[in-house]
Amino acid sequence: MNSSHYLIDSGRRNRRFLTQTEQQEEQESLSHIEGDMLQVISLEGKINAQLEPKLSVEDLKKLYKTMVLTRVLDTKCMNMQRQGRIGFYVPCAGQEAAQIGSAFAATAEDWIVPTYRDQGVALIRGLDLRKLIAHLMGNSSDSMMGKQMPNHWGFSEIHFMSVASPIAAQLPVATGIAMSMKLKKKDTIVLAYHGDGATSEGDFHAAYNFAGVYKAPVIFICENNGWAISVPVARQTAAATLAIKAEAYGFDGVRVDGNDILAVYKATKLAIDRARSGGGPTMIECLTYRMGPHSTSDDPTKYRTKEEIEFWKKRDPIERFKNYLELRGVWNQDFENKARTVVDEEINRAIEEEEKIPPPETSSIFKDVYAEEPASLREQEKEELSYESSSKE
Ligand SMILES: Cc1ncc(C[n+]2csc(CCOP(=O)(O)OP(=O)(O)O)c2C)c(N)n1
Ligand SMILES: [Mg+2]
Repeated sequence: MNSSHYLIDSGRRNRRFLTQTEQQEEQESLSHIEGDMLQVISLEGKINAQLEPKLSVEDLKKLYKTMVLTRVLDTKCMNMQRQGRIGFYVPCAGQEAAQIGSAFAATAEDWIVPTYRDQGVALIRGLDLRKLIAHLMGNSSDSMMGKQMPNHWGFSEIHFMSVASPIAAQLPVATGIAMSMKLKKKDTIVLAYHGDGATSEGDFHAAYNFAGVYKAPVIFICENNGWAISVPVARQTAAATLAIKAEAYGFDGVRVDGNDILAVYKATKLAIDRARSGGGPTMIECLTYRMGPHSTSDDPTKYRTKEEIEFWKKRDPIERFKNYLELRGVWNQDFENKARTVVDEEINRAIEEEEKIPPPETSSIFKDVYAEEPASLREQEKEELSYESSSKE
């Protein structure tokens, strides 16, 4: 299989999400759905009016601005790493629609269990930019106090769990949170993010199995970006799609054009409504693409072709949404210029402010590790403090 074209692989059409009326309407507009993906905006820019979510102009603008903010921030962070101003970075360019469209369907009370690549999710939930940058710098404003790997953030103020590095390790946790919400009869749900590579991990299967058996209110957002570092999806699985894996656990898996923000939003909203009303989990496979390297320590030219990059450049999620907004009379060049100016200023100001913040005190390495500090650690802390004061003399 040519990995750059997996987007249009044949598979089963996922229509079970639609109401009966929508199913009938959809039958009349099949030409708008490419392959077996849910699509609202076709590659040619045609709109599927039956599936189009009814969002306000204000919401549409917010989605677009957040996509731009995420992309511009991403480029700046890559540059800052190359300039030695931050140590390491995991970029998300290309995946903005999958991240922002899905997270926008959740409420502030719902919980997000993210991966290291989900900056867009945090930003659409209103994260203060400075918190994100502080973390990348590992300064004393970082909620992790420089103790975590970069991109392994956590922001309780936006209900955004801290990131686990072992692939798929977050998924049983996500199912567990959702099970507890159900037991406590809460009205909240969990959005759990993972990549294509994660579907080969044991934790993926354990999490999906428990979610299915206990009808946990969890929605798995699989960002199928075609690659797990240098391993293409074709080498990850012999299954026709990743979405069909959900069926083995007794719940629906839906394939969505992950570069079509409105399709991602629509699918996630339906899944959330279902989970909230006791209908259990759903997996949403978002077909998208990682436009940049896996991380600042990776060189994708070693394993990807120029043709593949070009193929996906033409499917840039920001361009796709911009074309839609223009058709709807929401976008024009003036709006674009203003949005970019605001975004640039916001990011530059946040970086400038965070670069003034000093690194954490050495003694902070002893904090927030145990609920009750064990004697051995107290001993080490005392030793470190006396070393610090003697070296100052
Ligand atoms: C259990 C485990 N194995 C290997 C790794 C090394 N590793 C880090 S990221 C990654 C790729 C994951 O790919 P995918 O799930 O598709 O997510 P993506 O990076 O594409 O967003 C791997 C193999 C790891 N972190 N954990
Ligand atoms: Mg991947």
